[in-house]
Amino acid sequence: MRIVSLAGGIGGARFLRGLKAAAPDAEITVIGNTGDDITLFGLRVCPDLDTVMYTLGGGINEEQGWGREKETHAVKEELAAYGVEPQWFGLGDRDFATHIVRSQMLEAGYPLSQITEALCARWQPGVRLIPMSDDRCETHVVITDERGKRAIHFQEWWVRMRASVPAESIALVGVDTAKPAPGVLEAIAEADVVILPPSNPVVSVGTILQVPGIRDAVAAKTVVGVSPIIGGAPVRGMADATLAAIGVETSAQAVLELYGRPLLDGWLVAQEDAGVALDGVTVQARPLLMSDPDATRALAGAALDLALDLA
Ligand code: GDP
Ligand code: FO1
Ligand code: CA
Ligand code: CA
Repeated sequence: MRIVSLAGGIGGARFLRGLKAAAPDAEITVIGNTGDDITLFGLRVCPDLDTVMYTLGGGINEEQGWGREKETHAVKEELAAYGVEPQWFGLGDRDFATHIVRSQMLEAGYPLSQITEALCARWQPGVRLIPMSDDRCETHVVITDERGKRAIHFQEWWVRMRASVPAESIALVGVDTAKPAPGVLEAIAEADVVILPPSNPVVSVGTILQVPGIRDAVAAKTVVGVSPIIGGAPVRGMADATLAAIGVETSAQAVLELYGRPLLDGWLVAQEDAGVALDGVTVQARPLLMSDPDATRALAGAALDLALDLA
């Protein structure tokens, strides 16, 4: 069986761990969000790709959900001692090595997809991880604060400001001319089903779907999504702030309508959101909290079972 999944960082990675457990013999291709990527200190950082790679490869900081386990921060402290900015983004020493390898290979002319494959040769995530595009496209956020109206990098809004200033709009800079990375459209075309994990519907799944060609390729398949919203609130993080930026309510119903038809065939919601409905989409209520490995596997299994039923 071939499964394709479009994943952001923490929610996506945890769900994928469950999907691997639920379907140990499946060939899983993960199309990763690169809209969060940022260049810091001359190094290219790909938070969502790394979160998936470390989580599935056994190197993630489990409590935090991103970054490496057993991490130290000597380089960060030394950079701060030089007064080098930004100091609001926490790169650990072990994590730095990943960004050094990636940046060196980019400088040598390798595309991000080949670099990701090379990094995964070490981590053995047990899935094929492909960035959505080899072309640089970055999420920027328009805000108005004491410095006036301006666009800032998504990470500055998310990490430095903790999304405390409302996003007036969110733009994926460079997407118009971006192409899906090699293998992306092929993997989707060959998939039996496509699963959308409970990733951020705006800046993770929504970003991947904006790459020209990906949405149409996905919509042509049987697609089941898992709601990242339970009872009117994100399970974790600040997804409500990204939904507000595009004028969408924070509810399982509104995210269902945002993805809509013809993209979705099935939608999993929490028990308290039973009643959510959209013409042409099969909605099922299931326990949606990825609280432990068993619950996560059961959730991923439910999404897969529904997709196979509808395929
Ligand atoms: P990020 O890139 O690190 O922000 O991670 P993702 O985009 O992959 O996922 C973030 C989303 O995962 C958030 O909107 C959360 O609401 C959602 N999420 C986190 N944990 C859970 C969970 O246990 N269950 C469900 N249904 N959603 C979750
Ligand atoms: N998230 C934070 O909230 N603070 C950080 O300092 C931070 C550093 C960081 C470094 C590497 C990495 O791969 C991820 C990192 N994240 C950090 C998480 C990440 O930036 C965000 O959660 C996602 O990009 C938002 O989806
Ligand atoms: Ca992300
Ligand atoms: Ca379809």
